[in-house]
Amino acid sequence: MKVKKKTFKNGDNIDAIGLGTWKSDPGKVGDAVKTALKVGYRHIDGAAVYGNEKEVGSALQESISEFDINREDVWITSKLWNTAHKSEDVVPALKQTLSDLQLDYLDLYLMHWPIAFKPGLKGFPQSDDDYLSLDEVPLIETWEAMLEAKNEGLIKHAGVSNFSIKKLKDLSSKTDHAPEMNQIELHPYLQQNDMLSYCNDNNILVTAYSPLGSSDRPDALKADNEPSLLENETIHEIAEKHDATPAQVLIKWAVERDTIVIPKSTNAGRIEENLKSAELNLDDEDMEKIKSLDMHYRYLDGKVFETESDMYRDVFDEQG
Ligand code: NDP
Ligand code: 1BO
Repeated sequence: MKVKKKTFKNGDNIDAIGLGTWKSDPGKVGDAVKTALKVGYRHIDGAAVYGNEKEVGSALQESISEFDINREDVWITSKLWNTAHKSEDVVPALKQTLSDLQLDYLDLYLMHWPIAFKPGLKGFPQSDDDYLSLDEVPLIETWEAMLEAKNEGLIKHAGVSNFSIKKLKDLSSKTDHAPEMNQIELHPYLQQNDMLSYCNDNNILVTAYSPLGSSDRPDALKADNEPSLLENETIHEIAEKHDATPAQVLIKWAVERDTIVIPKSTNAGRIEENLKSAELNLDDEDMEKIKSLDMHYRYLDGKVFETESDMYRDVFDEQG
């Protein structure tokens, strides 16, 4: 399967379709990673907070030997969790991820959110006390520690996630090494046109998360009656026209817009189906129809970090 690639400033290539691993349960995520690598994925997206990096690491090592894959040919992304934003906590958190994944370097390390929790916090904040403010631990402090990890050869590329244009501009103004990637929620209901033009103009690659609508999120993170992307009528019509599936249309749409996309699945058939979207050709009429679906709807909203004063509300408000 020929999967489109996107290129970093230094010439490194990343496959535009990767496997997401958030909510991929222990006992299932390893098989998902092995299936993905067997059918041709060469890009896995993970994070420390997903709680499954050990199993991902074992599956990766097994696949490398069983399927005769070189480590250098697989792109591995992980993310720094919000509890490790202080300068002295960044490299130890990264080293834990490397040890869990049984790797000596990551291809890409992202600051997961522009939000800092108190070091050691388990789970999600229950009160304002569980946070550190950005005055206490500025984003540039975390970013510089990530760059130091890059200098040490622990990561090949550094980027961010869930950053607004405002936050990207602010961080970039304070460093000679701006983020190389912003990973954000992006799908036909949240098309992020301004972000795409800003990133395009500033040499920042964009990864689209929750491209299928993230329907397996825990109920606590869901709104009542949220719209379903996979059941959208227009997406179904386009899928039928091409003898494809709705998921394939959603994934190909993201790739056509020059973003990288990381659908999650632990189902072997769907993992392969999602990669096979690479064979689908969407035409201008399809792209126009999907364009009209934008409703600025965010599945993963501020609820996830809500406490009394909602002190990080701007993270969501600024992103529109
Ligand atoms: P997705 O939009 O990828 O949706 C996942 C859901 O879609 C699961 O229920 C999955 O079920 C189902 N699914 C997968 N393929 C198909 C298919 N072909 N047909 C029908 N249903 C399908 O949700 P995520 O929120 O998981 O986003 C993808 C990835 O992005 C994450 O796993 C994570 O790696 C990353 N992410 C990053 C965030 C960040 O803050 N940086 C936030 C959110 C996500 P099943 O597994 O049973 O197939
Ligand atoms: C808070 C959820 C993070 C998923 O990447």
